[in-house]
Amino acid sequence: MMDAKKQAAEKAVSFIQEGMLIGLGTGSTAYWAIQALGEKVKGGMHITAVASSVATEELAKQCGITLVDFTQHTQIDLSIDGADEVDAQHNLIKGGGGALLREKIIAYNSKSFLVIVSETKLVHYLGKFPLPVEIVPFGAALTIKNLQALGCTTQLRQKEGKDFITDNGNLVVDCAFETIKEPEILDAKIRSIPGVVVSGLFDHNKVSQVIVGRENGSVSLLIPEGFGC
Ligand code: A5P
Repeated sequence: MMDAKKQAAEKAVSFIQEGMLIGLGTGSTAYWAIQALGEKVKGGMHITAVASSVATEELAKQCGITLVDFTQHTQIDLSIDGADEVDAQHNLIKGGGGALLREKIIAYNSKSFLVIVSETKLVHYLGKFPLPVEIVPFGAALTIKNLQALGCTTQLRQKEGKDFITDNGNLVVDCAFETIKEPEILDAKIRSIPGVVVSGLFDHNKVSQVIVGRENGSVSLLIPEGFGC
């Protein structure tokens, strides 16, 4: 059985060209992209990269990838990242790994944003995967109550018996909406709550390509209309 995530990741890395500034995602699918990019670097390719999390930063360094200070750059050529769900319009839920804020900054500032997933991540409507929302700790209980008023049940994310803290020093609330039919509208409502930093809803307009790895070893590049190809 082929590793679907690895197949998708390697396909995405094949689009990277000499001299590019690359945005590196976080998670088990992005892991394979970072490994494959490391191989290209070892083979003589010159690129620089921006990491979307401390974990990715460490992995990239181990793979010999040169990281830049993102405060100094205004444009990324291409970024590659996984997703927790991808709907038929290519809207995404991200943030299962808690790196949603930096991932969103990177994706929104990339000329090209390649999403790499196994076929199990494709859904008709988003929402089965609880939507991660990053919030500041100040007033957290009130912010969570305001999120619940949007029609979800919430879970303050925990790790090893403690509140999960993001790389930015914030909390993550996992919001179960079940079905999200209008992601842009929901994202706007969530962002209007004081205390919310960012939601894990990523707009399809920012997605250049969804690369899907399948267990039979095939890889599809999806067009926005649906999942038929
Ligand atoms: C990290 O915060 C996430 O957005 C990941 O990109 C997403 O959870 C997908 O992760 P996997 O590739 O591990 O499934």
